[in-house]
Amino acid sequence: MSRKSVWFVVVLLTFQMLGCGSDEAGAGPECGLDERYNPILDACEPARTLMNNTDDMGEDVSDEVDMGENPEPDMSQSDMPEEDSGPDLPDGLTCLTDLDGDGHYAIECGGDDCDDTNRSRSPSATELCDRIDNDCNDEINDGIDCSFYAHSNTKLYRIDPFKFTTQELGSVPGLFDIDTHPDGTLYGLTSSQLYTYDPQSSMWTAFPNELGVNLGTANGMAIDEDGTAYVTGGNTLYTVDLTNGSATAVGSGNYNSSGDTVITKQGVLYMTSSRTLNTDTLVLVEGSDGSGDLVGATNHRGIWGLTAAWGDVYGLTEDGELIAIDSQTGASTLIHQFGISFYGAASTPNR
Ligand SMILES: [Ca+2]
Ligand SMILES: [Ca+2]
Ligand SMILES: [Ca+2]
Ligand SMILES: [Ca+2]
Repeated sequence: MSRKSVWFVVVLLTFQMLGCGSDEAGAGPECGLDERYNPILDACEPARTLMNNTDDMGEDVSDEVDMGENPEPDMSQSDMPEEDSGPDLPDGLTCLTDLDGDGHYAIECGGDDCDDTNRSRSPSATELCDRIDNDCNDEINDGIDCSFYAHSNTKLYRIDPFKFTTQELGSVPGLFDIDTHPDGTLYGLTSSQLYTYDPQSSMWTAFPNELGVNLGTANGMAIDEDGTAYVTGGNTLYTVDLTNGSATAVGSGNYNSSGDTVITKQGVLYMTSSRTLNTDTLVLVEGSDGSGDLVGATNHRGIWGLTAAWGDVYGLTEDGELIAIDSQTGASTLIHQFGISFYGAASTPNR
């Protein structure tokens, strides 16, 4: 072949190669809009086969695939954000949870708040007379006296309405009822005489004079915040002056004193009445004239002791029961059976 012929062949091959490259897609059959020509198969195939991870030439095309507006994130290890480990925790704590905001972390986190739903319970809280362990030391009402005076026909006791303990203190001189002055002095009454109690000697001391009015069948006594004693007997209300031990009849009401009267922390005078039902009813008494308004049935009988203690009203029955009384409705709930036939009870000094 001459040099001219050789040059011609080279030019021709070059032209065909360039031409074939640009015309390759068109070298096969006519393909539809959603198809493309596969030169290996020499046939049209659906364009979506690009979704496979290989292209026409068997190469990986994963990065070429258009995944739309929400492509799957590449979670390869090198692209993972570093995990936020949070603030450093003090020794012994696994979390910093203080739901009740009392400054103590929950015990579930390794903290010292035994109740993270109650601000009145934490190691910083003061132990109070109630049914819970306020200071989180696993003891209820530890270190404080949560008892009130009560008596039978012969003996004086201190009764704890939370732990249900009793302490026998000594005898009583035939008293029909007792109550505590706001200054802490315990007074007792018979139908003719006023007494005070000395806790040091466990002795009762009678006032030098008699009451001046025979209280007859009186059976209830309550002392208000000013130091005036209210006494209920039958359908009559009396007062007793604690400075001189003299009694005065105030008036009568539509009731029959069942066994006690009480003055609440709010200064309201109540009594239990046995006038109409087999069980006692709670009656609100007007201290100025002795009239009474029915509050509601207690569904307990023989409530001969009433006490206002730590904000609640309790009843003690001749059958030895301790009951909690709702002063709004009169409804009462049995809390404990002490097995003592109670005659009377005294409120705590701060009611
Ligand atoms: Ca807390
Ligand atoms: Ca708490
Ligand atoms: Ca405690
Ligand atoms: Ca407590």
